[in-house]
Amino acid sequence: MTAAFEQLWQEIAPIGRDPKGGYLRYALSTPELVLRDWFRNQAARRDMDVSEDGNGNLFAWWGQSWGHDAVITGSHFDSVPHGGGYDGPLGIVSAFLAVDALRERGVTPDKPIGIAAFVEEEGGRFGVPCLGSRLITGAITPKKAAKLRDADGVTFGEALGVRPAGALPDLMGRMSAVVELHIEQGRALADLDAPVGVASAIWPHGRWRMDFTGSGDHAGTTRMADRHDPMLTFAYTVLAANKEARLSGAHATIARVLVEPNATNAIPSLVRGWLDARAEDTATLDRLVEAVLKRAHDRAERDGTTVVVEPESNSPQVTFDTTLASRLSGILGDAPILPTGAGHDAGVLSAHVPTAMLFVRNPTGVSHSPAEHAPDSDCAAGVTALATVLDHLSRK
Ligand code: HGY
Ligand code: MN
Ligand code: MN
Ligand code: MN
Repeated sequence: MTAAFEQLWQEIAPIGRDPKGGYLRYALSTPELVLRDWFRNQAARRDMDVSEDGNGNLFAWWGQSWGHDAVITGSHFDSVPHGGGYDGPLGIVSAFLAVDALRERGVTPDKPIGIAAFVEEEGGRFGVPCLGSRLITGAITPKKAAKLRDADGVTFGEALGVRPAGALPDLMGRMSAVVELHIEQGRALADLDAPVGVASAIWPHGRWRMDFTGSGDHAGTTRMADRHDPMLTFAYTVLAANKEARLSGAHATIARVLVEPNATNAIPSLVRGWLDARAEDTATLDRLVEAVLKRAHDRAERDGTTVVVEPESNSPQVTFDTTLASRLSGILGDAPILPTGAGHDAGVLSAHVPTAMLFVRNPTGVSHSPAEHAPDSDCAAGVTALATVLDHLSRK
């Protein structure tokens, strides 16, 4: 299986790679469209029909397209800017190889198996993570999705080429189970010395847009006492978020920043940053966000600046079906069951259909970085585990 994985992986590894070795695969951008063509080609090679759901999600079918009791697997192609190559595509490549492995074993599933490529999972282009799966479940309306704009002002509807279809009720009603394979974004499996694990939960998390406004002015002639510098309030908020997260054992990041004017010799009038906050439970998350926003507002008062906060996306706590998780752990030789702080399409779908996730060991735990890597042997172990799980789930 390792050789089969290496060979297929090499087909996509160069697509969307940037000069520094990271990946720039924004949803519906040229590299991701090339990956979608690769997906259609893989399906054709396996006599699998391909369907699009009108929301930008692609599905390759073993058995009847959208037949009853469909078992959905797969993941996403899009990446964070200059991210790793495994986050997302590993779940799709592994799904095609798992189908091959089952066919080699002479398995004919009782239920249709659909391999999904969900659109805009990272929210890196249009700002809403898991956009494709949220459209499938109705968590976002097609009207709102169609209007989402990227940094160049292109809307999701324009990028898609059609108006998103939104939640097609029969799609959800047709699914009997979902299993998404994903590289682990952490070191738990490395520490447990296990190549594959089963997900127990996804931490609640969200994104808040924070606009810090002050008085733009000349950097050279404005006395310090006369300044209302939003960068100062912003910097203080970054430190406060870091401190509040450490105190509560949660995770807070402010990493995407827009400054206007963005000049060396001008005090900015606007600094926009996005808070990404996550915690093991909702109460801790709510306390963290409340504390950070209070510190930001208090500091703005002192600096004579203002802060406007806009919650942009909310991903509630996900607890995967525990019976299913322990059953899968059992058939995978007591694979560890572990939570994650990373969001996934499986998390969105789990509110509506029995859902599981398989994690593949990531020796360094690093993700959303060019350094993200999983050894071919562990990826092959992931394929074998996914084949076993699909075989199990697709039996009547
Ligand atoms: O950001 C996340 O949690 C995921 O990688 N999309
Ligand atoms: Mn990711
Ligand atoms: Mn992912
Ligand atoms: Mn001048």
